[in-house]
Amino acid sequence: MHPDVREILEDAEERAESAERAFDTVDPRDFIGAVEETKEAGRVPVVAEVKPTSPTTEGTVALDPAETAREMVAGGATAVSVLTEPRRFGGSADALREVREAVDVPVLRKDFVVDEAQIREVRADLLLLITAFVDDLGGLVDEARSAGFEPLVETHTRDELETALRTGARVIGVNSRDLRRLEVDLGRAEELLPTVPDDRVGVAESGMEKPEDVRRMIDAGADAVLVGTAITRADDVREKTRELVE
Ligand code: IGP
Repeated sequence: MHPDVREILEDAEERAESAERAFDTVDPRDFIGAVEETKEAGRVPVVAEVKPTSPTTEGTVALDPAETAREMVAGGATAVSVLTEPRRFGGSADALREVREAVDVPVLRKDFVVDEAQIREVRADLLLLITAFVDDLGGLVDEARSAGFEPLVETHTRDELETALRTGARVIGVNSRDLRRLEVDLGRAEELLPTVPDDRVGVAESGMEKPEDVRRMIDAGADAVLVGTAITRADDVREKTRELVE
């Protein structure tokens, strides 16, 4: 495993131990409905990600999370994803809270959740769960639901996809980045997306830069795409989002 990833997971375990279970209850925003509406309007459902940095990008973007999210939504994003992992992705629970107040679309919490204790740290509408990194995926899916989240279960291999489907998760992510080695191959999502059943929402994640990349994922059967770096780092966040949505 990539040393950065090992460190991120060790950190996550520690954070789980000291997690505060503060929780502001709010009405959940319906992601699946929002995806359907965007598709019916003939546009691409884009989940735009506020991603200040990552182990594979250079430097950290100084950004105002709320302002960035507003630009994403102005450009037509169907949902916003916010990193809350602090050490390697420059995220925070506060950034997520600010974003959720600033926009009215569904918000995804992007983190390395390895333990139930992390789930109630901060309210969002969707919660990422990474199949490769959790022992009791079914347990976390149930726990996420009972805390009012729609779980987005991320996969990268055929086996992981089968595991994810067995939990009954309705939103399935197919990540083109191998999180163990941090390499991107859009061919991976292209291969797995057609095997996501029609009654689930398939989300292609990572590595898309241009409208052609997005088109490739939609053609492979993605219902939505999740784009971080290309949007966060664009000179004009609104314009870049619009380019991928249309
Ligand atoms: C976004 P990109 O290549 O557009 O910046 O990727 C998103 O898919 C990526 O940030 C991501 C991620 C994750 C981050 C996918 N799965 C799990 C942290 C944890």
